[in-house]
Amino acid sequence: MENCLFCKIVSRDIPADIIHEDDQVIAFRDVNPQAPVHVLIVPHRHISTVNDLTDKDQSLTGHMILTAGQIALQSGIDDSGYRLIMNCNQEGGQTVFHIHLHLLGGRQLTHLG
Ligand code: DGP
Repeated sequence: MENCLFCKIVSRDIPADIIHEDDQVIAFRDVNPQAPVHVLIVPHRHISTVNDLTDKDQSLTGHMILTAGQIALQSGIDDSGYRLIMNCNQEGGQTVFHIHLHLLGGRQLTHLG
């Protein structure tokens, strides 16, 4: 997608603090971290919102969660705990319309609301 910020990070047209990449996803630190560990796990393929996922994406979405778990382990927050979030559309708080899984941890997180 031509004007998609995260597609530009995937293609290295925009820099990011990339901590993991494989054949399906890239993971980089959020530019506006809400916790000591705040990483975004992003598929290479442009998918605008969670509403656009189909049955064919089950493996990809599972891979995103497993990747987040590996990064949590590497970050030393697997035992203390962490939160995984995918925001969808305006009222869900989505601001970048290329799906991404937030990994947040390294502090006591408050209740959702
Ligand atoms: P969301 O609100 O769920 O769409 O989250 C988008 C996140 O993306 C938000 O936490 C800030 C982050 N973000 C926005 N622009 C950039 C950027 O250029 N680089 C990085 N690393 N993160 C970005």
